[in-house]
This record gives sequence, structure tokens and C-alpha cells, in this order.
Amino acid sequence: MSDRPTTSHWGAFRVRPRPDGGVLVEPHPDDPAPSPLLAGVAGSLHHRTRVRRPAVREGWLRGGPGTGAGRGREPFVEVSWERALDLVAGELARVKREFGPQAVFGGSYGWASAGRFHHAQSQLHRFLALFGGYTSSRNSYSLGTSLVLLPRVVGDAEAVLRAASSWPTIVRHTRLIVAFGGVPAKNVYVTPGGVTRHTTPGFLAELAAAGTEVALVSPLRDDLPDGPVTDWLPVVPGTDTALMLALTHTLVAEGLHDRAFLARCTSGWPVLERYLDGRADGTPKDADWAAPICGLAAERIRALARRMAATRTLVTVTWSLQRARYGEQPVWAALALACALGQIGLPGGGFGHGYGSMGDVGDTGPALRLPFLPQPANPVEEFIPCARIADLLLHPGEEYPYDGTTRRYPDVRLVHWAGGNPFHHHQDLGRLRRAFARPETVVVHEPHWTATARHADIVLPATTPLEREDFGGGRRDTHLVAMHRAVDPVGEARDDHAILAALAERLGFAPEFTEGRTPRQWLEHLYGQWAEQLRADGAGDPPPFDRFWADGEWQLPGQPAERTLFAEFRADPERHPLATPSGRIELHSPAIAALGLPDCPGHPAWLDPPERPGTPAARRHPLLLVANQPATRLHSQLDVGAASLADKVAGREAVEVHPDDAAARSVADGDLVRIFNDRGACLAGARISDRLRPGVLRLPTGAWFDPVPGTEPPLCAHGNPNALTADLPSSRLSQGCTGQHALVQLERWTGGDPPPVTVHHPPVLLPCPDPAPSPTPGPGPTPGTRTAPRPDPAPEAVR
Ligand SMILES: Nc1nc2c(c(=O)[nH]1)N[C@H]1C(S)=C(S)[C@@H](COP(=O)(O)OP(=O)(O)OC[C@H]3O[C@@H](n4cnc5c(=O)[nH]c(N)nc54)[C@H](O)[C@@H]3O)O[C@H]1N2
Ligand SMILES: Nc1nc2c(c(=O)[nH]1)N[C@H]1C(S)=C(S)[C@@H](COP(=O)(O)OP(=O)(O)OC[C@H]3O[C@@H](n4cnc5c(=O)[nH]c(N)nc54)[C@H](O)[C@@H]3O)O[C@H]1N2
Ligand SMILES: [Mo]
Repeated sequence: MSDRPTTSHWGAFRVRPRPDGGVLVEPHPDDPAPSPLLAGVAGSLHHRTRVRRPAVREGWLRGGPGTGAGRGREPFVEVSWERALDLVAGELARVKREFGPQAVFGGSYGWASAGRFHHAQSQLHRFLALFGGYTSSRNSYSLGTSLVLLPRVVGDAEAVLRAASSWPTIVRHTRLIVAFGGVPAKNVYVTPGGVTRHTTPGFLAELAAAGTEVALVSPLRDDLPDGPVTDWLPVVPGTDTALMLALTHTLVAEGLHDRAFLARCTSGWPVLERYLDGRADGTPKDADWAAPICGLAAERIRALARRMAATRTLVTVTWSLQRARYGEQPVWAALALACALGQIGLPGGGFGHGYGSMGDVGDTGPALRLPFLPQPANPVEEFIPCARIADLLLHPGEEYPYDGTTRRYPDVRLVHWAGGNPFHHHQDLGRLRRAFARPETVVVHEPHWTATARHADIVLPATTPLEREDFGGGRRDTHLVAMHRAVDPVGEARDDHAILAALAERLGFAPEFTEGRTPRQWLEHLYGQWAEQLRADGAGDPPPFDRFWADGEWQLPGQPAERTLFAEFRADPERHPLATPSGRIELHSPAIAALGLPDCPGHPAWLDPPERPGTPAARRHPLLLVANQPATRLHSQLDVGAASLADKVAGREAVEVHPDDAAARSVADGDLVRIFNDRGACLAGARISDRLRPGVLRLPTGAWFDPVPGTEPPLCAHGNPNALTADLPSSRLSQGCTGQHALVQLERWTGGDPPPVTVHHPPVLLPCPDPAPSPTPGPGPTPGTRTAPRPDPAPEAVR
């Protein structure tokens, strides 16, 4: 059988169906650095955790809407598609009739899968808009803080990300990168929508060959590949702002700052300068002040500032720094530092945000708009910043501030989620469980029995890209990739589009939703419209659809590889002003200052985060947990795949522990440990490493949440860090996600037989000899044979 082209968030690849129904996966032949995540695809596809039939939570099937206390605790009853679709359509209609469409929450945040047509959120949002509207969500967990801050201080957040100085320009011109959060190579394999050629690893190698220095400012040494000349400054997590202010202070104190640039291209510098030198509050933000806060010697800070001023310097900040309390401050302070250096808009100099966070930042691909599913306007205006999901469900009617406005949480009765995993992505999962117990009905489309599916009432089995036809590509992809179907749908899984079309049929708007097209006709239609537009714009001449489909891909027209962020603005700020009130980079924002927010003042400032080592909160929980992105999977996706399983320790997620911290707790490499604070606890397998700052733990996100029954706050048997993180916003300005840090304690597990990891097995599924379709919740299920969840007999993977 021939190889089928496809793409994914971790890259384009080829799939060869095997006679036994499985698949072999080959990287795209032009990909210079295929992602290690590819190793997880084949094993995930037919994994036992696939949802094979529609399923309804036993208590909901018996008691109907409003039985949420049983969510995440009760078994499921498998039902026919007809029955499941009738139940969901009935609930959507009932909730809209009784409470209005804003009572349906369809924010449905999450990455879902690559593919422009079958993209789950796009399908759901289109469906719900046509249904009459829904409460939506805004921004992202990735960048929730910067997406609100950057428009106010540089005019356009997207521009900073899309027009970031390109890697070839950096390799050629930059002599020193001061990389806050590093340039973590593990992350650059991922770009939303897809990537055909992974170029960043190659650029990092070129950087090393060019002898570019990198000052790695990060608690983890692995945030920069071995290679570039490195000075590792293992900062205390959450304290970069103090370090940045001290670097800026040093520049000013030693007369190394660029007064002309500050005067010409920024506004508000005098206000910031008064804060830096202590005139504003009596505390000069000098290196001696910052040293004990960020855990670095004052002389090292001064030396770095001098080095920065002496050469072509790029200041970069990973997105992780803003995924924390007061997350605006490190981004804004880094911008101020780059302004003081005066190199913004010069090739190789200035500021960047997200190098090493995502593969497309600084990439050289063409940034063409790709085909997309048309989205009718949502008639409902209610929305939440996406990381306020638990507050939404727990506090209907309550007011909260957001981006200078006051909003009120609507009263949500039904949650409809497709393509996201809130029991992966949200913080304080014990609190999220309480929040998810509140709505009357929770509907989830999922390929796998994730923790979110287990906390739903009605679970609809969804296909994955290998089971359907689509095309895909990412924001700076070099190709539009045809995604051929490689295998039959697993079990009774259906495409999200087919599920929603069947619901639209029941609700009376199928013609509007499908526009009478089959999925293949949609692909041809969307492609045709897009190709026509490209030709009209003179941007390219794609082949006819059939040709594209047979070829398996179309190479997008290229564009110049060199690019410098803010070059035009720097050259002539009068003619190319930024979209800020002053037209300049705002180092003091009168508009933000006027909001009077204690957690986001009018200029970058050091605000002491509540969970910092050495503070009173750290007495009982002295270790600072860094919950960063996993190297072996995409968030929770592919956790059941080979790459992720091979990385587990003692059958659990691996937590990296410094030798000093391990010794103080009698923990040896490979030991099972318990990590805990007042919000929750999880088990993990200890991996001793001296490549992180003492006092810091690393436990990446994405091990499927596996709360041990009866534990409150929850003990996760598997090692999900969101059992430990706080559900607090970055600030009252942006309401962004703060999942990156949490104070915790760690101890060797001494409790006898540890609770097994059960989440890599399906939940208890009761068979239901399905009665005739009924529009209302039916009677109780016929008692069936219960299959107990099989605990993992032994650690599933040996390191
Ligand atoms: N503590 C902490 N937490 C974090 C972060 C952190 O740094 N620290 N980072 C945050 C960030 S940046 C992000 S982006 C989020 C990510 O959070 P999510 O995007 O929610 O995580 P994923 O695991 O990608 O979830 C996608 C889900 O969609 C399902 N899926 C895949 N394809 C399809 C499909 O075609 N149809 C349907 N119906 N479902 C599909 C997958 O099985 C999976 O369960 O996590 C956030 N959480
Ligand atoms: N393999 C893989 N790649 C991914 C993803 C994935 O799940 N898997 N997810 C993708 C997504 S959705 C996103 S949004 C991006 C996220 O991109 P980022 O948010 O940048 O990624 P993280 O890995 O969470 O964090 C990067 C590094 O920042 C460091 N860091 C944490 N806190 C601090 C701090 O206070 N100060 C300093 N100086 N450093 C700190 C950590 O050591 C961490 O390794 O990654 C993308 N790439
Ligand atoms: Mo993200």
C-alpha cells in the first residue's frame, strides 16, 4: 500500500497503512529535523484509550441534567449514535429555550489536530454560531498576558510574533542573545497547524558555528542546546523582571543607554527612569538590589549589562515568562531593556518574544493565509478570557476586570467542548472539578478517554486526522499538505463535522451548516476559493485541486529570508508610527496607569509574586515547580505514544530534582515521590539532574490527570502538575494563565503500595442494549456487566 501524505502540529509526515490495520510513520523527505513526537503517532492511533462508542455518564442517563456531582466518578453507559445525538440536540434546544444561547459555553479552548477543514474548534464555533450563538473564549493559554499587554505598548501583538526578526538575520548580525527562558529546542518542533521543514534546529547549529554568544537566563540548563557559547545564569523563576530592571539600571548608571533612541522611539522613559533610579519609591533598582531576589551575583549582572551595550544584542523572552503572576512585567521590562540598548529595528538587535517557544517565530516561511472554514458572526457577545473557565462556572453573575473593562460572567448551563483538554490545560484541577460539577450538562467530543472526557456527561467519539481527508499547514509553513485518509475510523468514531452536521439536522439548520457539501466537496471549495484569491493577489498560482490532491502537497511561494522587527518604525517613527496612543513604544502607558491596577501599574515594575522561594508561603512548600511544555508529546496529546511512555520513571511522569534537594529528602534516582501543596498532590518518578537550579523542580505538563478516587484535594497518581498550580490570573489587566510556576514540597513515597495509574485504560463502560431513540434523558440503563478499570500491571515503559 502506498504512503499517504499528512501533516500535524509537530510536522508533515507520511503514513503507510499496514495489513494489520496499524500504520508505519515516515518523516517528510524534505524535513531536515523531524520531530521526536512522530514516534508517538502509531501507538496512539489504536490505543485502548480510544473512545469507541458514544457514551453517557450513568448518573446523567438515569437522572438527567443537573447530576453533575457524579462527574469524573461514575461509569459510562455506551449508547448508539442515534441515542447520543438525540440527547445532545435535546439538551442544546432545551438550554437555549429556557436560558438563552449565552447559557451554552462553546469556548472549547484547545489545540485539537492540524487540518484546515476538520479543525475541531472551527467546526464547533461555526455550528454554535448558526445554532443561535454561545459564550465564547478569547486569547490563549500560550500568550494570554502578552496578547493584552502588547497592543497597548507596541500597538500589535500579532506583528511582534509574525514579523519577528528572522533566524537568518539573527545568525548573520547578532553577536549576543540574552535569552530569558532560553531557546528551548524541545519546543520548536511544534507549530499550530503544521510545519513541513523544521528549520530552527539548523539555525541554532548555525548560530553556534557563527560563534554567537548566548546568555541563557533560565532555571534549566536544557533550555538551550549544547553548542552556542553559553553563559548560564540560573535565575530564580519568576524574578526576571528584577534582573531586567537591574540590567537597565546599570546601563543608565554607567551612561551606556541610548538617549537618542529613547527620545525618538519611545514614550514615558522619564517616568520609568524615576522608578529605576529610586526617585519614585526610594529604592534604586540596581544590581545589588536585584541580586538576592533573582539569585545571581551583582557583579555578574553588571558585567552582562556592559557586554550587552558593547555589541549587537538581541533580548528574547520565551512565552513561559508571561504565563505566571504579573506576567506582563517581564515582557514589558525586556522591551524597556532593549529600548535602553537602542538597537530595536537594527538587524540582529532589539527584542523578540517566543524564539524557542514555537517553531514559526523567526522562521523564514511565507506567512500566506491558508484556506479556512468560514465563520459566521456569533450573535452572542458574551466571552471570557480563556483561562477564567473555572471562575465562569463557579461564579455566574460575578463581575471581573479585563483589559480596562468590567465584565460579568454569564450563567452557563451547558458546556460543549471539542478539541481541547481543560483537565490538562487548566490550573488547580481540584478546583476545576468543583467547577465542572456545576453545569447541567457537559458534552465532549474526544478521540481518547482523557480526563476531560471522563468529566463529561455525553462523550462523542471523534476521529483523528489519519481517519479522514483534509489539508493542512502552519503559519509559516512552506507547503500546503494534502492529508489523505490512512485508516478507517477507530470503533464508531465520527468526524466532528459529521457529528455537528447530524446535530444541525436535528436542530433544523443542517443546510446552513453543511451548505449541502460533502467534506470532499468542502475541501475542493475552500481550496478553489483560496487559489482564486492567491491568483487575484498575484501571490501564487496553485494547481487545480485534483492535481494538488494527487501530488500530496503544493509548495507555497517563497519570500526573502531576512527580516528585522520594527525596522521601518525605527527608520522613520513619524511616517511609520506604532498603533499605540503615542505612536511610540510605551515605556509608561498613561492608559494602563489610569486603570489604577495594583497588579499592573503604568510602567514595568517589580511586583513580588506570592509564590517565590524565600517568602513566607515557601516555609512549608519550599521548592519552586516549573511546569513547562513536555519534550515527548504535545500537551496531553500522544501521552499514550511511545516517546512519552519511554520517558516515564517508575511508571509516572518524571520530575527533575537537583542532587542537593534529592539528598536532603533521601530521594534516589528512579524513586517514586509525592509532590504536594495545599491545593493538591501528585506522584512522580524522580530523575536526579544537576542541570537545574537547586530549589527548582521540573515537572512538564501533559501526563493525563489521574485523580485517586476519594482524594480531596486530589492526589494525581500519574504526575500532572496542574494538580498543584494555582488558578490565579496573571493580573486584572489580562487575566492570563499562570500555570508555569507553583511552590511545592517533595518527599519519597513511603505509603506502601502506591495507587496505580489507571488513566491509560478506558473507564468502566457499561453495555446498553439500546432502546429506541428518546429525545429526553431515558430511564436507567439495563444493569450490565461491569468491567473494572485495569490498573497498569507494571510500569508501562522502562527507561
Ligand atoms: N501548568 C501549566 N499548564 C499549562 C501550560 C503551562 O505552561 N503550565 N501551558 C498551557 C498552554 S500554552 C496550552 S496551549 C494548553 C494546551 O492545552 P490543550 O490544547 O487543551 O491540550 P491538548 O492536549 O493539545 O488537547 C487537545 C485535545 O484535543 C483532542 N483532539 C485532537 N484532535 C481532535 C479532533 O480532531 N477532534 C476532537 N474533538 N478532539 C481532538 C486531543 O485528544 C486532546 O485531548 O495547556 C496550558 N496548560
Ligand atoms: N514538544 C512540545 N513543544 C511545544 C509544546 C508541547 O506541548 N510540546 N507546546 C507548544 C505551545 S502550545 C506553546 S504555547 C509553546 C510554549 O512555549 P514556552 O512557554 O516558551 O515553553 P515552556 O517549555 O513552557 O517554557 C520555556 C522555558 O522557560 C523556562 N522558564 C520557566 N519559568 C521561567 C522564569 O521564571 N524565568 C526564566 N528565565 N525562565 C523560565 C523553563 O525552564 C522552560 O523550559 O511551546 C510549544 N511547543
Ligand atoms: Mo500554548
